[in-house]
Amino acid sequence: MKVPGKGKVAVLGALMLGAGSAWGEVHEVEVRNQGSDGQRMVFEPALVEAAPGDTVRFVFEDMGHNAAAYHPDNRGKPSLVPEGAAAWDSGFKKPGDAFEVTLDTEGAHHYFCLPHEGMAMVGLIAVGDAGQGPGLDAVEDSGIPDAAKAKLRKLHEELDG
Ligand SMILES: [Cu+2]
Repeated sequence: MKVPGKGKVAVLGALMLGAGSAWGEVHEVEVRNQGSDGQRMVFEPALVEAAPGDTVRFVFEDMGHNAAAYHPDNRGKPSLVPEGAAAWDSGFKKPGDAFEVTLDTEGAHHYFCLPHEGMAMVGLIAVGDAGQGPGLDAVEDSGIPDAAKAKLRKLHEELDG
């Protein structure tokens, strides 16, 4: 007996696998000179909880910021992203511009704004099980500015709480 449409189903399945990342959820993060709580130089929200294959969309509201993964390929920064995660960097954007990054690697992805890292302009994207690391110990042991450490400590507490 002929099975109608079997080939089509297989092709559709392959397309769905290939397009998986494009079909994930999109989490928006605003990049601002001032946050809603009055804090200067912020990613808002600074903590995003995502699933593997989800996209984070950075929307630049003000001038003079970027968003970049804590990865050795980004200006020799310490590695504060999961093993095998890519070194993404938005570059500096104009107000109204956006940058999207899709994260497939499970774990804690920490990122920073180059000019304002020392002002605690950092963020955390927890993809799936953030316990996959790198954890707060890696942040504390890294050479990043104290203000950035303090902010990331707060975000880990928020994540665990
Ligand atoms: Cu900035």
